[in-house]
Amino acid sequence: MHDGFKAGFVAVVGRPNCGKSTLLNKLLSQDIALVSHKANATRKKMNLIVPFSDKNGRNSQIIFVDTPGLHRQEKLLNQFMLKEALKAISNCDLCVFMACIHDETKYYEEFLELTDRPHILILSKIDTVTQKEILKKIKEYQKYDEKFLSLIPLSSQKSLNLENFLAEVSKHLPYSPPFFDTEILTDENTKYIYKEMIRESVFNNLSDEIPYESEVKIEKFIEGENLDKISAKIFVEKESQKSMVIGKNGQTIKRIGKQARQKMELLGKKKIFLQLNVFVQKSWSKEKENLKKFGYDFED
Ligand SMILES: Nc1nc2c(ncn2[C@@H]2O[C@H](COP(=O)(O)OP(=O)(O)OP(=O)(O)O)[C@@H](O)[C@H]2O)c(=O)[nH]1
Ligand SMILES: [Mg+2]
Repeated sequence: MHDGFKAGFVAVVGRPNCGKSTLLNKLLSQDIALVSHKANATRKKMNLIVPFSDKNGRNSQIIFVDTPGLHRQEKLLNQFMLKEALKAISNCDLCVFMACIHDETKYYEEFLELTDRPHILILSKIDTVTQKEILKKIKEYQKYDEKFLSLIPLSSQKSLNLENFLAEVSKHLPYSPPFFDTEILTDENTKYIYKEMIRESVFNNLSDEIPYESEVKIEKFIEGENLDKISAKIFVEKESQKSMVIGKNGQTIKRIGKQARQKMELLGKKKIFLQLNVFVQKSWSKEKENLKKFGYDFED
């Protein structure tokens, strides 16, 4: 017997940069997942927990699984990322495939070739197009209407259709008691979220290949009541990248630190002391053993 409560895991997948992490942050009303205007920002899957109450007062706990974008790249780190997304698909109760409103339908076809899991199809970033263009795109997807449970156009930035989306997800969840404490937003620890905030700042302050060839490790994390003290290392692959991260007179690393610190303070609701240092570790992203040291373990 159940008391009407629903809970389940919902994998959110789609091409890089279509807005998966942005949507989940928006639904949490909190910036936890890393967001970047550059593609391939998310590297590991992450549970983000959204409580939902439908119009009849029925409650659910939706555990969204943010995933790295589905893409084909030969690099080892990218292979790990793809594996993460595939794992999330095979372990979920329900899938959400996110297509950007600008995307061609062929990417959805590729998803259909990948899995036959029940899924909701969403069209993201509808704030960037006209109503007419939205309708045109919906029509293009209508030929697959036997494949998806429902098709929902939405915008995270303009908060369009988000409640409808949650109601639809909750409709398809199984009856189950909650998996997690109803207060928590994620089962990841603060240290991991802070690490991702530094990585986000690296992504958003540096160009070319540097964001893709860099990684962050928190070396010291001293939690206090009013102040957290953090010392972190940014790893890059080449000497030239190290000087770019530091920047002229240390300007770039200062900016990276400041932006990350501001996000941490917002989340932790306390002061943060953040110390950053840059190191070169050749081929950190090109060998399985090195990747494992940074938490990207193929065996997990
Ligand atoms: N205009 C507009 N931009 C959006 C919207 N949602 C996300 N974006 C932007 O799209 C970019 C990518 O967002 P992310 O949330 O990092 O995308 P992602 O799908 O998680 O990307 P990966 O982790 O690389 O797979 C960012 O610059 C966001 O600000 C939206 O609703 N409208
Ligand atoms: Mg992401």
